[in-house]
Amino acid sequence: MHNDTIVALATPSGSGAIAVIRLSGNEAITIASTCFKSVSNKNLLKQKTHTIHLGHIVENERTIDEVLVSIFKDPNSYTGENVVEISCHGSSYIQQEIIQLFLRQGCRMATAGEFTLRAFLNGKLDLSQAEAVADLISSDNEASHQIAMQQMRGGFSSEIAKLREELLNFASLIELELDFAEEDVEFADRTQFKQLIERITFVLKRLIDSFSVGNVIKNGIPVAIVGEPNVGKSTLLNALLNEDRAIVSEIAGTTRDTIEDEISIGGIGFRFIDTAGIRDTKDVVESIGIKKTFEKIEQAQVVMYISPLTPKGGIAEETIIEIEKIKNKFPQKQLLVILNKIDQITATELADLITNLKPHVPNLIPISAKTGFGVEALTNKLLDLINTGALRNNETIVTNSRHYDALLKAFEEIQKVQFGLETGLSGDLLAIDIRQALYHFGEITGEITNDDLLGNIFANFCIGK
Ligand SMILES: Nc1nc2c(ncn2[C@@H]2O[C@H](COP(=O)(O)OP(=O)(O)OP(=O)(O)O)[C@@H](O)[C@H]2O)c(=O)[nH]1
Ligand SMILES: [Mg+2]
Repeated sequence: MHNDTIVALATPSGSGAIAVIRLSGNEAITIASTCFKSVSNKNLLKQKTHTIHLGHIVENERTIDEVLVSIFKDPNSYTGENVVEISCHGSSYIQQEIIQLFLRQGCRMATAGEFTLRAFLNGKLDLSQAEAVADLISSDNEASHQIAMQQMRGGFSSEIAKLREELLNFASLIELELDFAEEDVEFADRTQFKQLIERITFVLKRLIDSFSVGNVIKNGIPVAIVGEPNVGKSTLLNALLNEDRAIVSEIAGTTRDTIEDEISIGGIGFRFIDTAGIRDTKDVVESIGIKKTFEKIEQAQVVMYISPLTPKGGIAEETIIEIEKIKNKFPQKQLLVILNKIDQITATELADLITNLKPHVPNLIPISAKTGFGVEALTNKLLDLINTGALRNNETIVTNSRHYDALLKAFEEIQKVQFGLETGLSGDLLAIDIRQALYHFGEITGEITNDDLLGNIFANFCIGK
């Protein structure tokens, strides 16, 4: 049942200049009007939708705050119900007093995501759009924001919904044929049907492929910082993040566990992973850390190998061998070789070094993590590496693993349908596979739901959204 009136703070808890308290439900305007005294003696119940009113929240003779009340009437609101938004002064005390007052007046405290859940149940948003609302709220860089925005506008679900409808049409026709089985008629044009299946296959493939890009954009591109102990990996992590995140010391083997943090560079989220320096060691804990380093390289998309300088200011033969080893072991990773601590050598020495190394290490990046020299060139290089072509084209990208899962299952079923069509499978069996595919399409947009699924999705929202 969702016909009770719910209330929650829509802005973050704590104090601020202004806070917004939200009510939604049949009685929202009625309840608000019992606690609100307009400065111009207006009756809230008689006001039009989408209007704002200045007045006071009062309980008996006591004035709690001067506020602005916005009214949205069913069905023209976020939830599709009557909605009232009260902008009050942002002290925690005032927020709590007003919310308590509404609870006494018959509202119920909203659960996490309940406003958006109601919007979904009232047909204001489909499920993938509702999920995009949560992504939008948590998006903290340009790329993830852009994807969430596009999904919220329905880019991807409208495509799925359209294909689902066409498929549904064919399913009905084929099922109709079954009713006339004796007459051996064909209502569903098999050629057109084959074409539709091909189109669906194409779209599904594209969406499924986009997931790897989408996931990376949502969670940040993983970049592992690796190298021997003491070369300055942790110093570089700190320089990239612009904060003292990792402990730095002149003792080799300082970092034993991996340290990760995310930052947005040029609108793209990067997750930098500082690792334990690679060396042969008898120390048990350090060995575990080094094992973890290799696991992190596996997971990373970009590997930054920090090359040590020899005491003479050159690069040792072993280092070049080590670089080759990493290249061969992880051929599919983007490898950046970084020459750190160049503040310890002269410009001429550096120039010589780069010339000598060119044949072995074509794109060597000289930096000083300590002074910050070259760090910007390094981040520019990172941006160059990342192919954001998919994003720039404004193509639909799937970021949600629930959608990904449903798309994979739908794809599997569609392949069965395709196979059935090619091998002349009987209509009744074909219909079963089509229904299965339809089911998975419906899972994405929310035509097919169950309480567990909804509970799971909306539990991840904040209260008040
Ligand atoms: N001169 C100079 N010293 C640096 C630079 N980067 C790091 N260092 C110093 O090198 C030492 C080791 O730095 P760390 O960042 O702890 O090195 P690490 O690679 O994380 O070492 P482990 O965690 O032990 O593997 C510290 O004393 C740093 O101050 C640099 O660019 N120039
Ligand atoms: Mg370290």
